[in-house]
Amino acid sequence: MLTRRTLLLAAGAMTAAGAAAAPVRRPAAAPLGPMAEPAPGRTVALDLVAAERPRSLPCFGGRTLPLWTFSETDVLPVVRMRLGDRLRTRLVNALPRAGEHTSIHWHGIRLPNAEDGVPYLTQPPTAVGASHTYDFEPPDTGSFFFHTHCNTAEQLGRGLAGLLIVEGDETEPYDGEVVLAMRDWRIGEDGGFLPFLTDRGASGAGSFGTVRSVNGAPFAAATVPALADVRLRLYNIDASRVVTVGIEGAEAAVVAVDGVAVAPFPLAAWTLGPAMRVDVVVRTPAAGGRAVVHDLRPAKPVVLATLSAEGPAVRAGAFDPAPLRRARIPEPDLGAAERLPFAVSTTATGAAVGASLGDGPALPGIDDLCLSDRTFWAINKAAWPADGHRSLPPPLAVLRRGATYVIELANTTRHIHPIHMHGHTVKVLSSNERPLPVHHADTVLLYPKERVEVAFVADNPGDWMIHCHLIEHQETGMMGYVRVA
Ligand SMILES: [Cu+2]
Repeated sequence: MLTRRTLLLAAGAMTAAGAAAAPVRRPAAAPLGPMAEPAPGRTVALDLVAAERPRSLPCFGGRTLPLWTFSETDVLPVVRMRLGDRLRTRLVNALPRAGEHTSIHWHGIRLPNAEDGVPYLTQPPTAVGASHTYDFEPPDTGSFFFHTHCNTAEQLGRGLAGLLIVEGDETEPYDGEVVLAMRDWRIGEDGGFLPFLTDRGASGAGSFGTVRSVNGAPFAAATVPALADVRLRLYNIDASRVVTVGIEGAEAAVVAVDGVAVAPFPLAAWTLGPAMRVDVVVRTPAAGGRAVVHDLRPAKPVVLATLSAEGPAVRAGAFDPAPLRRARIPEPDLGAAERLPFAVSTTATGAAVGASLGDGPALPGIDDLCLSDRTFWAINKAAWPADGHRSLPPPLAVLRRGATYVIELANTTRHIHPIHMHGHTVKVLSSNERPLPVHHADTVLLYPKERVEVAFVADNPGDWMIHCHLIEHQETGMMGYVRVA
């Protein structure tokens, strides 16, 4: 019988990080391709209409659910552009419920603050019947995505998300590409949606879906060229579930984390918290063979995708995947870094937390849609929903533009937290619990009681959210912001 243990043994030694550190064959002196410089671009026009659209996905077992989506044609739209292109998006809010305002956050993109899509902090929320235009040039290649940033448990839970792929990072073209987007759906016995935010889930590990899906199906079945180097873009866009990706039946190497190139290293298993992505290159089997992508986290591994090889062999040599191009992310100056301790914790009652906060600017018109009335979590003992949500809390820290900061993320809780930072991509330096390969990330998984250090140059002015991407934790307090001035 296929078990988690046999798969892990087959995959080789696995650390708690899910990363094997041994390099693949390319010389360490040239681990990445030349830095990606943008070519003169074009403007990509994107029209997104957030609306209720009843749909039946293959994973729904014949049921039709009242999804909320951005697109008439695709439940999960995939936007592709090249580095150097501008993205001009017109969002129309046609959601069916009065007061259901929305916005779009472009997850992982180092964009200007005004385009970041956080209601009240960076833009007024887009009311039902209103529209909003986002206009920016992504500075980096990679596998990104977008989602709303208010009442996210429900809006994302009903479907509002899309993928954003910025191309131009391949030094040698791979032989194929497969995009795998994983998420759950919370469907009840009666065929309707279950509550998206529950006290039990929000105060614990999250409210999991009852139905898992990959690209809207129970699992993805892709046909790939035989003996070829095929790129997999793996996305965890679920609100709660943590997934550990492993591949059986093919050699595989990690080439990017959260869209940012890493020196390729063999994939044994890689853990993706909510909102995290990994790009993997696999050498596909000979024609007629099959490789299987699993989630190794459950006791019994779950099939995420099958890759069936067919056609003439593409490559003959040993597996030696081409590296991606280095990103244009400024290198932190660790010698001059200022340290910021950020502890994530459970908290006392909301009232006690509100009383602990200072005065923020009054925000006329702010409402309760973005936040639960429950407060279970905090960052540095401050929970986000301050005094009835009518004012912003003060920033967790004010950062000097251009200076390097090392954030010491400390998890004092018994739960896992994927901590997401807006506007910057951080370099993950170390964990007190597990070896980590050198890599960049916009979302960093914190295991229970773990401490992780990340560094970045605060080069992007504005107010930037830092929050747990386990959405129910975010909406019950584990959210704050830093100001780069
Ligand atoms: Cu969390």
